[in-house]
Formats: sequence, C-alpha cells, structure tokens
Amino acid sequence: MSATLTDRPAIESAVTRALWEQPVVDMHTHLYPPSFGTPVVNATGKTDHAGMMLYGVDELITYHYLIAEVFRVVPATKLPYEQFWRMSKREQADHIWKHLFVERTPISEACRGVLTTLHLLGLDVDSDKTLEPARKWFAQQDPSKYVDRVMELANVESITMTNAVFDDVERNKWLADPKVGFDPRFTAVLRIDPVLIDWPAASKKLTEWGFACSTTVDEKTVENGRKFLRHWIDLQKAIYVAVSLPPDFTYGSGAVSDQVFEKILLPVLAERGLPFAMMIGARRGANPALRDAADMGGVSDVQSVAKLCRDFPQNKFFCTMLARENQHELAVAARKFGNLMVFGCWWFLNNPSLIDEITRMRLELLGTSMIPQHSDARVLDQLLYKWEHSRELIARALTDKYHDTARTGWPLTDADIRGDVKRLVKDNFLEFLAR
Ligand code: FIX
Ligand code: ZN
Repeated sequence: MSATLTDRPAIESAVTRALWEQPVVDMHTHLYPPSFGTPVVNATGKTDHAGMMLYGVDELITYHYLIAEVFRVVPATKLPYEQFWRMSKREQADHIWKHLFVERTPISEACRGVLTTLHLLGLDVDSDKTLEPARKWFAQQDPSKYVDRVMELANVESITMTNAVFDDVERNKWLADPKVGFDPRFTAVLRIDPVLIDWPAASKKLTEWGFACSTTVDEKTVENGRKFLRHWIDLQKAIYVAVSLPPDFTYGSGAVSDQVFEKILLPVLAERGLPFAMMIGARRGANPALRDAADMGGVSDVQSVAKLCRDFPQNKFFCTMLARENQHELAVAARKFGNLMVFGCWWFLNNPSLIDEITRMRLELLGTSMIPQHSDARVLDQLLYKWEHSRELIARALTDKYHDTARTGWPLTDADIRGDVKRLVKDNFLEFLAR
C-alpha cells in the first residue's frame, strides 16, 4: 500500500512525476506520418511538394500563429501579403525570426513554443541568434526516426490525425493507397466540415465522387450520404468523425444541417459506435489575405450541443469551443450529459493563463471526467512544447486540487494520482471511444 501524501511539496512532486511519466494519447493534431510525404528536402534528398508531414525549424517558425504575429509588427502596408506568400519557406522563416525573435523579445506563447522546442531538442540559440545550426541539424534527420524521437521526448504514445476528405491533396493520397494512413504511431479521424457547414457544396462533391446526393435531404440522399460516410470511415479506419463549426452554428433551428445530422450523420455514427467531435467557434477567413492564419473566434451556442446530447442519447460527442465565454456553460452541459466529453483548450485558448483558468474550472465542475488538453500540433516538433507547457499547467492545477482534498484528511496516495493522470491524458479518450 502506498503512503498517504499530506504536505504540498510531496503532492507536487508526485503530480509532476506522474504527469511527465505518463504517456499521452494526443486526441487532436494536424500531424501526419512520413507516408504522406515531407515538403522539405530530407535526409534521402527527396522533396515532395505535396508533402504533409511538417517538421523542422523553418516549419516551426512559419506556424500560422506566428505569421499572424509578424504582420502586427511589419504590417501589410510595409510588406504586402502577396509578397510574403511569394517568399520561400526559408525566407519567410528568416523574416519572422528577425522581427519576432531578434528585434523583439519572443514572449508570446507561440514564440516561446519555438524556444521550448529547440531547447528540448538541445538546440538552444546562441547569443548570435542564428538559425543555421538548427537548420543543419534538422536536415540530417530521417523523418521516420525523427517521429520516434519526438514522440519519445514528448512522451506521446499515439498521435491522432485530422484527415480532411474534402481536401483534394489529402483525399488523393488516400485514394492512391489507403495504406498511406496505416502507421502504428498514428490514428485517423474523418474530417467533414462542409457536410454540416455547406450541404449544397458538399452534396455536389459527393455526387461527383459517386455518391449521388441532392441539396434536399431526400431518401436517395440519405442512403448515399450514409454510404459515403461508411466508405470513408472504413477506408481511413477512422476512430471518430470530426467537424470544426462557426460560432453561429445551431442545431434545431430548421436548417438543412439539422436533417443531415438526424438522417445521415448520427445514425451512421451510432451504428458504428463512433463519437462525433465538434470544435465550435472558428470564424474562418476574418482576414483572408492571411490564408491559414486568417481565422478568428466567436461565441457559440452551447444549448445546441446540449440539445444534440439530449436528443441522441445513443450518440457520443466530443466538444471543444473556441471562446473563453463558452467554457463554463460547456462544462455545466457536460455535467448533464454522460455522452458529452469536453476536451482541450483550443487554439486561441492554448495560452498559459487561459489553460490554467479553464483546467481548474473543469476539475472543479467535472473532476477527472474530462480531457484537459490536445496539442493541435501542425508541425511534429510542436508536440514537444505543447505538451511541456500543458503538463506544467495541469500539474499546477492538480497540485492545488489534491492539496485541498488532502487537507480534509482524505488519504491521498501516489497510486491515486497516477490513476487520475492516466485517465486525464489517455484513458478518458480511449474509454469514450470504446464505450
Ligand atoms: O479546425 C481546426 O482543427 C483548427 O484547430 C485549425 O484549423 C487551426 O488552424 C489550428 O491549427 C488551431 O490550432
Ligand atoms: Zn485543429
């Protein structure tokens, strides 16, 4: 039997050990295995321009979060957007490095992320602040061995992809060879935004792809819409199906998406026992010239999520929302519905002050029955900083909560802490999938 932990330092060190020693299952990323190709010239000397596995210092520095930040300090009136987009990846990285890291102190979370990543790889930047040593080092890495290395260093045991079937580059890779996604380190997620956001456009595509659908949800459309989903779930071996939705998304207002939900999507998911992940609150293209960095957030409708959970008890829903304002109502909704699993501090919420606030609030309302974080990494190496920073914050919040519990005289043990931590960063996700 393990000893009871009572004092704060003992609790803190038990929590820290448990969090860093527990391998994570990262439930939402935009990462791909080497089979999807690498856009950089790698150790084998090959360049794949449609390559989707991003890694290395130039990719880290040109993360879309940092592109948005550089346009704040070198505005488009000085460097027009189109001129920036015409630059090579390396030139873009040099521009961002100069303005955000050399001329200013890199204190934003996205800047700090690059530094934490380089630091954890042992590539600390010297006082001359040049990127060349890091570039040389990354050029020598073999992509597949590097995936192992990053996963080991970040202590991530499984990476969940986002596999957008409406993205032509990605769809063609799956069609050319479905084995493209079968890397034991990665799992697939069927991502279908247009199906709920723009059914007229989605139904046209489905028809082109051999699943004849019309803009109204008639009998034939229901049959073929379901066939389309089953086909892609099987082809990708998807472990769940996902969408990202705008802030004004509602369910139950009579929109065509209500029928898509009721007649096509949710029946297939229930039949397959797969959860549906909703990431709600992304206002796409607020400043389109910024491309991937163009999006902002907005306040969403939690009541629609509650209605879905109530009306479809046979379905399972993962949900995360982008607005800070939605977090409390969403956590309360999760108290009401066992088929709702709240996850992650998404995108603009993935900042220390907000992770801290949201994680504490969720622990208070939901105990350990939630998934505190996902990485949303787009560049492999980002797993290092995203999980390092999140582990720190989850550790602080848990330490306080355990200390409060221990002060009541409750016999808290190291084994309890390890069990809870495993639940938070791995089992809640896997058990919800298996439920
Ligand atoms: O929709 C999503 O999955 C978002 O996470 C991304 O589109 C977004 O660009 C992102 O990378 C946020 O972290
Ligand atoms: Zn994402």
